[in-house]
Amino acid sequence: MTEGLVVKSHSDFRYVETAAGILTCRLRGRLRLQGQNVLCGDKVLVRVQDQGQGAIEQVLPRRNVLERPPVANVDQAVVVFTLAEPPLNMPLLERTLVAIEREGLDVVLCLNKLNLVSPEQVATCRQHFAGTGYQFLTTSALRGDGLLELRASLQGRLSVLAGPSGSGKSSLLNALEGHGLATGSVSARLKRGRHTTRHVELFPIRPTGRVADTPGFSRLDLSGLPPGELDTCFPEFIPYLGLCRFTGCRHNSEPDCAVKQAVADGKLVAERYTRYLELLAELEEQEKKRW
Ligand SMILES: Nc1nc2c(ncn2[C@@H]2O[C@H](COP(=O)(O)OP(=O)(O)O)[C@@H](O)[C@H]2O)c(=O)[nH]1
Ligand SMILES: [Mg+2]
Ligand SMILES: [Zn+2]
Repeated sequence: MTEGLVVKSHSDFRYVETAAGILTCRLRGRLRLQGQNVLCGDKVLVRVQDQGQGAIEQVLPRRNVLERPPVANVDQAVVVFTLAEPPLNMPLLERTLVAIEREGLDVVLCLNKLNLVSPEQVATCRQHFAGTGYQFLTTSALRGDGLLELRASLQGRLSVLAGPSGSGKSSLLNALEGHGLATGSVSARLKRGRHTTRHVELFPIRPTGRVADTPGFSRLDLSGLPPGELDTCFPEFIPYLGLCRFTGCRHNSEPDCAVKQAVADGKLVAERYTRYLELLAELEEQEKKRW
């Protein structure tokens, strides 16, 4: 038996990278009966058979599982966004960040299409996220800026890409590795047909990085996230949590709130706090409906 990593999944087939090369494994028998799906990113034990074939005997314990794309053991999400073409939708971007925090993944911000914006615009955006501790990359897939830093950020980890359609996710992967992914306008892509999630693949980013080919976090409703846990999805709030007068403080109308005080003192970015309040109101509304 040998250990391997599932790097591609296509209907009933799983392609497992092992010391003996990539083995083609068909899902069958025991795993099927246990109702266990085998996902890209899974570490598995494989019985090696003839002619590059193998049989998956066991899926090793997972650290996490994403629903969409269906990938296991993801380390980080690289959020590719732009200030122009398309213009920045900050509420959507921050909703994406909360969804990623909720999954417990690391966040890398990647501001692409650097060739379309001024240094001042970039600096303002960087400042907005300065307190979060998120790595902030600036790239241009077209001009080649920042590709070394992006490659470095992907090493030794399994990443998913997130961010709006047209921000340049496929272009960046192509610029790094020439994967030949389809790029272009949304309408052009719809004509070519939708990407099917029955097929998922992990692309190698040399020397040791891997990226899921299917962008993640396309479903961004935060339903089921308890309103009281939203504050932990804003990493710059974390030093202040537990310092409020009331335990369970939602940092809204409560008196003696450490988060509100930090905003008033200019230690937290006011626009981030405002977004927190918007999302809190939405989650509290959903919570009410459930009762
Ligand atoms: N001006 C400019 N255009 C870019 C850059 N990167 C990608 N694009 C273009 O943006 C469009 C959408 O890119 P694509 O990679 O398909 O975006 P995706 O939907 O996020 O995968 C394409 O026409 C790309 O050529 C860049 O750095 N600068
Ligand atoms: Mg794409
Ligand atoms: Zn508070």
